[in-house]
Amino acid sequence: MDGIPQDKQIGLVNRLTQACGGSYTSEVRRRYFITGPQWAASYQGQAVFHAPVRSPITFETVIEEYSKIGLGYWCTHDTDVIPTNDLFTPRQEEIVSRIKATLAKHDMKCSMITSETFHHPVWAAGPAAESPDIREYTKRRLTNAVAIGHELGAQFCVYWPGMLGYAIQGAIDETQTLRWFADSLNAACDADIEIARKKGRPTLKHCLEAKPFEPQAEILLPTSDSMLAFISSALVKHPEMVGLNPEYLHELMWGAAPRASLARALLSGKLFHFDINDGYRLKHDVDIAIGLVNPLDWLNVLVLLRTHHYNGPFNLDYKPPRTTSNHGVFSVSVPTMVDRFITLWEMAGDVISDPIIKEATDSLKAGGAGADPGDVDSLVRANKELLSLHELIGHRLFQILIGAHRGRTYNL
Ligand code: 3MF
Ligand code: MG
Ligand code: MG
Repeated sequence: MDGIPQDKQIGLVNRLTQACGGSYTSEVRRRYFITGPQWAASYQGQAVFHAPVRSPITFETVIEEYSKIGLGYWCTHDTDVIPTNDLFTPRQEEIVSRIKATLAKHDMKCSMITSETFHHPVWAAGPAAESPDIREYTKRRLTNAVAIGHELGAQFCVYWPGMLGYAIQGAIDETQTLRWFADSLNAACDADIEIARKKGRPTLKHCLEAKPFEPQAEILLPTSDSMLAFISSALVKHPEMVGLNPEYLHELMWGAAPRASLARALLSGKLFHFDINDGYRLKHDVDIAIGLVNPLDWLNVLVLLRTHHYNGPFNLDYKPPRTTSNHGVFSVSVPTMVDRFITLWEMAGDVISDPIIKEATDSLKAGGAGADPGDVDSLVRANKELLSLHELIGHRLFQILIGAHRGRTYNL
């Protein structure tokens, strides 16, 4: 093949994306509670070892492009859209009203707002630093984000305390730092109650998001489970307002089974919000789009969430790879990821209604007949053949994943 001229490359990418088929219409995509973050699409590909590869884009472009693709919801960090020095000034109000107008123009809603507490130099020692003035600033930032959330009609507010910890051991007192972090969260909830009352709106759902490492070296609330314990400790003043925003990859990063983490959150009634993406176990936070690494696991995650009627947002917290261009973000990255999510969601429905899986799981739950619970050998004998159904269920899930349950065959 000859080299592809630069002016033919976008055409080629578009043609091959189309040739893949299987894309849903924007009307179908809008039926799902999928939320698109400002920071995901505007991420320029920069990191510790990397210079940016994409040019900056504004919220106007992100909102317009998300809407064309068929996303109904957008979310943002405060400083993704309002420069840090413009916060708390008339410039903030002006930007917020421009966001409102842009959302309305493109028939999109703001689902969630989050305060950036990890990037700016003010967070060098984290949001619960020793300096009372910095902690005062943290409270102002969080309550300001809550106010912006209400102004934009959001239902959720997320907190990712990725700088809550230390690099130098012994330099901070962990218990004190956690108390200070709770103080800021409590201030945000108090402010929320007040603003909600004035505006006649429900209070926001405040969602804590754990990540086991990166960017802080040691993190004080590294897992969703540690956050559940924190929420039910006496430190949190309004525990009923606070829940979780687990992220699929953040659970994998510490070697957990995301499905088990989600199950624990569901059982606690705290699965408020869910960041969806993919990646590798025990590695850094690569934020690859859903289904490109662990499609079988993702299918099972969605079976769990469908079975337990999770109805919160699915937030596309991914990072388009550095090989994807600005054009590719909206023509390949976002639509294909949304479509894989929808396909996996629908396949989860196939799993739930599959007669083979149903009969196999019902049989396992019925157990082997004729055992004597007082006789260990009879228990083993009674269930021995039945337990092969575990592996059969695994095979059936694989068949559903590749479409074999609908007759797809190879060299039969
Ligand atoms: C970092 C994250 C964050 C959070 C975001 C929302 C940049 O690994 O996942 O995304 O999701 O700060 O609070
Ligand atoms: Mg996240
Ligand atoms: Mg992540």
